[in-house]
Amino acid sequence: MATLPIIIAPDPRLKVKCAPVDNVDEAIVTLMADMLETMYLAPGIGLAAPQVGVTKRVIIVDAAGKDDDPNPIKMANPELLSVSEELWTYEEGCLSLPEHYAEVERPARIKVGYLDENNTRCELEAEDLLATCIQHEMDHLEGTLFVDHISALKRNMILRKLVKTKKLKAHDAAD
Ligand code: GNR
Ligand code: NI
Repeated sequence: MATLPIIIAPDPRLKVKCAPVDNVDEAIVTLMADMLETMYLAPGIGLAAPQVGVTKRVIIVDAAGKDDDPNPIKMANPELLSVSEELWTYEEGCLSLPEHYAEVERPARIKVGYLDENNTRCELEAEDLLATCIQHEMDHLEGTLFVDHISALKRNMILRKLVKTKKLKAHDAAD
């Protein structure tokens, strides 16, 4: 297992529509395990392959609470099979937009189809935080970030700050 560097926005690699996985083979199983280790280290509750530079339709989530047992879920080619009319709002963050948060409204309940790490077709119903997290990860596979769901004013403010932080970091590294 290995941890992988996480790409920080703005970056064109976060804007790509990812390609479906033909088959969950050993390379994809390894990628899923490395992504899970990367997410737990960060720490985060989800991660999408493009955040670690792989433009394939692979996501992982674990939205278990602090006092609950871990609940890692690994998905290839996730697809929304149904979404509730009822919406749910949550203050989202993203490991690719560190230290920035904004409220995003999404369907409260979803049914998702996917291939698991055994290449078996599965279905999962999720609500609230888990549903939000899965939708946030699926957005990454389309090159969409949570800031694409908020006003242009707030989005540009966050992206400008991230550019500034990147410049400061590059400058520090050169010292
Ligand atoms: O760690 C994360 N927390 C989070 C909080 C609210 C809504 C979505 C998320 S996902 C995020 C990790 C991440 O960036 N996944 O792509
Ligand atoms: Ni994210």
